[in-house]
Amino acid sequence: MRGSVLLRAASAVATFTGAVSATGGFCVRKKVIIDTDFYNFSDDPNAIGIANAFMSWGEIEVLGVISDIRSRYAPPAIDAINTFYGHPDIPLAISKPVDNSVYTPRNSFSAYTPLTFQKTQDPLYTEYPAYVDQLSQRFPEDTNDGENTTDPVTLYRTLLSKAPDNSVTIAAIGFFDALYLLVDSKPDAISPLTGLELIKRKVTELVVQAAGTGTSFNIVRHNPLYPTHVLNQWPTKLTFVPGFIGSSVRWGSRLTTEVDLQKNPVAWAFNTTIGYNKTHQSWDPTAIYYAIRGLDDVYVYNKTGGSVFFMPNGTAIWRDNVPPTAPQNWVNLKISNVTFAGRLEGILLWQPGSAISPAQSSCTGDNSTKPGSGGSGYGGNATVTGGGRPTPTGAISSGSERSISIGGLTVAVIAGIVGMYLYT
Ligand SMILES: [Ca+2]
Ligand SMILES: [Ca+2]
Repeated sequence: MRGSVLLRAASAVATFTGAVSATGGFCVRKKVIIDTDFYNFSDDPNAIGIANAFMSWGEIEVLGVISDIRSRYAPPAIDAINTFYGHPDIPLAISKPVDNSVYTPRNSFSAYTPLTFQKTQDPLYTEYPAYVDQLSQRFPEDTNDGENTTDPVTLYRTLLSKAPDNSVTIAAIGFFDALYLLVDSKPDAISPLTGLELIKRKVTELVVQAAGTGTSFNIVRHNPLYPTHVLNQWPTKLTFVPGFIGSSVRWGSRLTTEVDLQKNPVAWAFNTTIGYNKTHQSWDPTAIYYAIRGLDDVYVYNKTGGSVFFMPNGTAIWRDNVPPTAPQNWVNLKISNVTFAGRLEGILLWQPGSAISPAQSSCTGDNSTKPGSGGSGYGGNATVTGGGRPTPTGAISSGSERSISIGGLTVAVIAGIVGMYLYT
């Protein structure tokens, strides 16, 4: 009885929402642009690896990756991860001129200088050895040099102008150099719209790995002028995934001990920067998870109203009595940090070409994956044949029910069953 209701409702709703995954995500290939400070810490490789896995499962489409650290080695390293997962052609961009930096030497950190790009990321991170150059030397990719990528504003404007209205999510897991330039960009041959107009028309949500109150690394460590300029006028939904979440979500020992470090670039980067059988906090992965799946069964929104304001020094103030032009909020964990850590690490334990576990996603795979590239990525050469897109296998099982909200309707998601029914 419940089953027939479920199937009828699923059939009706699926016509406009697509299938529902076991864990609450939709198999509608949500369009995501990643803006990263991919450089000398494994947080960004982990997040980009997670996004690639979700793309392989068919839950999202990564439209492009913007690198806001000017190391010439960053885009090839990102390409190496994308290629491993069978997505060698995801467009990449980095601001020019690029430099030869590979990591942050100890004692090189100098005081923040407004409007001057600072290579140094953070003195707290100087214990992590260089990996960004080695990643592209050890794993297949064909970008070779950041010089060979496009300009970030050009890529942003191109991707947004091509996308359907209200279809793009931007995951800001780094600094705001490119978004700063995008916001102020003028009409050009790509689009008759200004940057802000393009954002308003195309971007449904900006997800920021930072807090909606106080100070955060991504806001204050580089140049606060950029994020304050962007975030104080952001015209669409704006959601923060605060650092205290990532600080409590530690994992990594399974990634380095259970995965072949010579074949998997994400595991290799974690092992190189954090170490074998070690765990570490995970800020960017917690943010990219929200960017991909929304609240899912993981998060709740903290605020019932108000808006954020960033001071010139980058300090965020939440103004409860000032309504935003579009919804603004920050999230908190609804499930235990240990459970969430296991889920995030589990996503990276999945290897391209292997079956999609129904416990992780009941989407049916990435149709855009180049023939042969999905499985061969794990083999260390994404250009050879073999593999193909992953095929979901395993028995369908019923499980816990979770609720999500679609257009004001409350929908229950039965883990393991692609379907839904409506609560009254
Ligand atoms: Ca490539
Ligand atoms: Ca980052």
